[in-house]
Amino acid sequence: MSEHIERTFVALKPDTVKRGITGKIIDIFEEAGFKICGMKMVWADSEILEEHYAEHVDKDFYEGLEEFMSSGPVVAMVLEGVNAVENGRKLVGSTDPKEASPSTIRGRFAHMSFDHADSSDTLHKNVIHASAEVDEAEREISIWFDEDEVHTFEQAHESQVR
Ligand code: 3AN
Repeated sequence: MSEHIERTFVALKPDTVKRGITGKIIDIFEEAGFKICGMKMVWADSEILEEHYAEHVDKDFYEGLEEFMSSGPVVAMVLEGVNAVENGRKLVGSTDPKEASPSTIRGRFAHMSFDHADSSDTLHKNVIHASAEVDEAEREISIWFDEDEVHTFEQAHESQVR
């Protein structure tokens, strides 16, 4: 396998599941040619969230982040493709939907802002998570998926997109 083929971890957050827009977002990744190697619905508890967000656990916003991320199930996915981590983040857009380009998933499906979340009772709902670095992707995949839940197979159109 080429060194450029990577796997990334993506989670469609509880706001996305509750709004019923998971299919629209999965479509965007499939249209771009990403391969879904793993996918499941998980209602995350504090144990998995503290592991996933280890770098944020001590921050002021963590309590709200955990409350939001455990407010309903997420759709957890492992996506494979050429530089899947970098390309995945490009499709997802900036962390703060207000700053995200309207052509990205966060810009298209949300308009929340950190300032608004921080100055009101609203949680910072930003639709989707995607790993930021290759080593982070490996760590996150191992947190959310068992090895036998991630599959290796060939897509019909693979020779045209890779
Ligand atoms: P990303 O998910 O784009 O990698 P991170 O890792 O900086 O972004 O942040 C993780 C999550 O924490 C984000 N999804 C965001 O909703 C939340 N978050 C980050 N900073 C703040 C903040 N200042 N106020 C509220 N929530 C925040």
